[in-house]
Formats: sequence, C-alpha cells, structure tokens
Amino acid sequence: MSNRILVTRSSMPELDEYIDEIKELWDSHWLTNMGIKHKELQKKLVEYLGVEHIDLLTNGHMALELTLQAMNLSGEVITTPFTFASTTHAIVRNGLKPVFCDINPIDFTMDLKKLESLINDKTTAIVPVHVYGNICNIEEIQRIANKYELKVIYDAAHTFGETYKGKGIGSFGDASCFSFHATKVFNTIEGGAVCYSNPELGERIYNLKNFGIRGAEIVESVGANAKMNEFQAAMGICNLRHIEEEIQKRKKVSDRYRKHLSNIEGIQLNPINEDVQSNYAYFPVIFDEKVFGFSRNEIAERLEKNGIFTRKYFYPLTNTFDCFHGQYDVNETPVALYISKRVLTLPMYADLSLENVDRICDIILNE
Ligand code: T4K
Repeated sequence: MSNRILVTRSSMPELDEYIDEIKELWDSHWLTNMGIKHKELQKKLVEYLGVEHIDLLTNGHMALELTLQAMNLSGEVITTPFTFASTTHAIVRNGLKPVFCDINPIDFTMDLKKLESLINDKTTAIVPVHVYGNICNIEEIQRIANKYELKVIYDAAHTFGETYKGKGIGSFGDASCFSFHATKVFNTIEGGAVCYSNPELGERIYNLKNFGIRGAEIVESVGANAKMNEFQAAMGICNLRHIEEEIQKRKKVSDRYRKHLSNIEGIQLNPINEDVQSNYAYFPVIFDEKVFGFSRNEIAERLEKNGIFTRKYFYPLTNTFDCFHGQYDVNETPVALYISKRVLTLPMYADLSLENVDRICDIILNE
C-alpha cells in the first residue's frame, strides 16, 4: 500500500502548523459562518491571486453553480465536454442547456474557430474551461462575448496562482471559479472560490451561499448554504504560506517528465505558453497508438502492474455520460472524443520524487 503511487497526493502543512492555526477556534468556539479564518484567507487570496473580489465557498462546484445562478441566465450556455463532471452539471442544475463546443488538439481548451457558429438568440453565456491550467484564448473569447453580449464564466478550477501576461487569472471574464479540493495545487480540504469584479454579482453570490441572510432579522432572498468553514479556511491559510514551494516542486517534477518524454514519436505533451506562469497542476500525455506502438489503456495497465495509478482525466467526455443518454451528439466534438480516448494523466504532486518520475518514464518507454 505504502509503495503505491497515486495520480496525486494532497499537500498538507506540518501537523503542528495546522494545530497552531486552529487553536483560536477552541477558544472562540466560532467554527463557521464567515469567522476570522474565513476573513483572513479571503483577504490573503485577493492579494495573492491579484483579483478585485473573491468569495469563498464549500467547494469549486458550488462556486460554479451559484455563480451561474446569480447571473439569472436562461436558455443555452456554450461549454466544452472535455472537463470534470462539475462544469456540465453546474449548467444543467441551473436549468440551462449546455451546448458543447469542440476543443483544440493542442491545449485542449475551447476551439474558438467553432464557437461563433454555436451562438444563437438563446445563448446567454460561455463557460470555457482552463483545462489542466492551460489558459483559454481570453482575448478572443472576450471579443466574441462582447459582440453577442454574452456572460463569460471561466471554470478556473485548475489554475490556482496562474497569471496570464502578468495578470491574475481570476481577473478575466465576468467571473472565474477555482477549486480548492484536496487534489488541487492549493487546497482547503474541500473548498472553492469565485473571483469577480462586479460587486452586485458578489452580493448575489453571497446571498446564495448564506440563505440570503443579511442581518439577524433580514432575509433578503432565497439562498442555499455553501459557506467555507473555519477549519477549511485555516487549512488554506497554512497551505498558502507554502504555495511558492509547492509550485516550484511541481515544476521540478514536470521538467523531469519532459526530459524523458519530449520528442518521442507518438507522445504529445501539454504545451508551454510563454504568456502563462504555470502552476503545473497536471501532467497529461496523449498516446497515439499507431505511432507509439501502445495505447493509452495498455500504458495505464502496465503502470498499474507496477503500483502506479494514473487517471484518464477527462474520459469519458461529459456529453457521453449515462445521465445524459441520448441528449447530445458526441460526433459534434470529434477532437475532444479523440483526445479523451488517448489521454493519460501521470502522477503529479509536489512530493513525487524525481527517482519515481524516472521509474514511471522507464516503464512507459522501455518495458
Ligand atoms: N471543474 C473542474 C474542471 C474540475 O476538475 C473540478 C474538480 C471542478 C470543477 C469541481 O471542483 P470541486 O467541487 O471538486 O472543488 C478529483 C477531485 O475530487 C475533483 O476536485 C477534481 N476536479 C477532479 C479532476 O479530480 P476524482 O473523482 O478523480 O477524485 P479521487 O477521489 O479519485 O482522487 C484522485 C486521487 O487524488 C486519488 O487517487 C488520491 C488523491 N487524493 C484524493 C483525495 C480525495 C488525495 O491525495 N487526497 C484526498 O483527500 O476527482
């Protein structure tokens, strides 16, 4: 069990550091409902992420779902199927119809050559995904959104700490939603956040995350409960202290993988974008069986026999999920289908040793 290497492993502070951080909670008995840890983390994240406003929520999914709800959207929302279930579910659970745009085969984000043809008079928003931390073509998305007066809500679950042309990634579009799940570059155990610039949108999201309560005797609107609690926020405060080291360690892992796997026929790696300061969230590899000689599934099985557990993020595509049976035509997103059948995300976390990266690559290339 202890020798197994999983696709990722949560980064955690030293136990003593966390205990120090939560000691105050034993004195105050204030465990949730926007307490001191929540406020402190919120303030620190505005600075670190370089955004105007941020609100903290129970998880990344609720950040997405409530942000869409707060925008009072109707009709159709254009998104991609090459993502985690959350993106599509957030749209559907708001009573909106997801319209799937294909991805481009280079960085797996929305293919903007195909976007405009999907817009009609029912379209109200675009939900692009910065998948694996690969940043979408922000300028072009905004140009199209302005032209058709559409909202842009980025699924920024994978992009914690990234910048694009020196600007915090959460500052683009109408809103950007982060995940702080245990498996992410930055975690609050479970957790998430929405960044936005329009304070009125922020007020609506806040109401949705706290029952619409604005005072002891004031309930302004109908809301849910999606508050980040003090223990989650305390974990975030601790992890934020170590975030630069976390990203640097991941970079070393990524560089080591690249040293072994670059320029191999039949292996496609995630591209490097000079405008983006990366967080090295994932290490996806596309295996072209016809050229490489082995399929993605064969490589995954071979690694598994050696105790190395990869994942096929993101297979199956969300537009092929059983819960949507018969509703969407996967042939409308052929590139996403092609990539999803060939992608394997290799183990990636700060404490993955370089020796283990060597071993993983050796198994892929030589066994
Ligand atoms: N949008 C996108 C594009 C997303 O990728 C996600 C989440 C969301 C939105 C929604 O955000 P959240 O509501 O989740 O905050 C994992 C994560 O649970 C999920 O957060 C993430 N995306 C997705 C890509 O990956 P699973 O089902 O693969 O998780 P699981 O439990 O199989 O864990 C994967 C590996 O992580 C394990 O093999 C070991 C490691 N692990 C897992 C847990 C739970 C840890 O080291 N510690 C842990 O506590 O979804």
